Amino acid sequence: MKKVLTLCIIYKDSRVLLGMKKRGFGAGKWNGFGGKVQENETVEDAMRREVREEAGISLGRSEKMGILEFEFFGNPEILEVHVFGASEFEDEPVETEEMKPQWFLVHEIPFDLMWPDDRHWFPIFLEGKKFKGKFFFGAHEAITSFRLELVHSPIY
Ligand code: 6OG
Repeated sequence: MKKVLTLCIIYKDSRVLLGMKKRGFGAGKWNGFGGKVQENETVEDAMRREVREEAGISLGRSEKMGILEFEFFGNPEILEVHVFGASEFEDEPVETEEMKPQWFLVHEIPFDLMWPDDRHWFPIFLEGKKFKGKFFFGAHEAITSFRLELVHSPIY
């Protein structure tokens, strides 16, 4: 059983835009913007919709950077998260019911307050490289094992 989700990392100059998740899955963590892909939309459409809903901004060009799978011990549902990067957008990010946005310098990304997989793939993302990986989580949202590799061909 797979659930497809999106995650968009917006960057500008040497900063990335993260949101403090205020409710739901991952509440209390900084993360990119995203959510579940609905039945009647493409993954890219879902990513744009979620960014609009959660940060109040409309994206220009975006690029698919990676696909990550997450499996939680005891949960048969695997999350397939499509990671996008975008640096063109209109309007200023605003706080919404779901997220409180904040810009972080790339060397001040708060990994201790993020999902633990992020410290592994963010550096690859920031180098502009593409990746795919799978992370297994045990109790207390800790990683028990993972694999992560660079991808050189298109990742769809
Ligand atoms: P909603 O359920 O709120 O969307 N997401 C993860 N992001 C990172 N960095 N690491 C994880 O490791 C994640 N698991 C899920 C995908 C949830 C949002 O959280 C992301 C979505 O953007 C386990 O609709």
